[in-house]
Amino acid sequence: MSDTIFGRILRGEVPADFVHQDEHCIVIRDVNPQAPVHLLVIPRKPLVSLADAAEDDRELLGHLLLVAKRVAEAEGLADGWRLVANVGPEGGQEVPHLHLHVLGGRRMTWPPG
Ligand code: DGP
Repeated sequence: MSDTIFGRILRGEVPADFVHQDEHCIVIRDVNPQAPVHLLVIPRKPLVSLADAAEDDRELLGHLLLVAKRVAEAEGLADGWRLVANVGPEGGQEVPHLHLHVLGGRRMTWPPG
């Protein structure tokens, strides 16, 4: 498993505020929230980013999207929410373990920074 902060959270070495766990992924609250609801959907498989995903990951990626939808619903984001996957340095990715941001609870703007 990757030796990133998310790898350490997945191994139980670092605490986090969990909102969902299953055999393929976890969902935690972001430590530095950018919206009233800011969740991170993190696969147990240590892919670096979406750029690291392959055909074999099709089912896992679909699962992550459906979990994102489920936790957004559970958080009461009925009026909408945003899904973000930062990829690589130019994409603003800081933690090199694939994760999806679920953001909501305020009106999002476009374009993002
Ligand atoms: P990104 O820039 O896409 O790699 O986003 C990484 C996110 O991870 C960022 O929004 C802050 C969050 N984060 C970093 N360290 C921790 C941590 O120790 N715990 C939690 N819950 N979130 C973290």
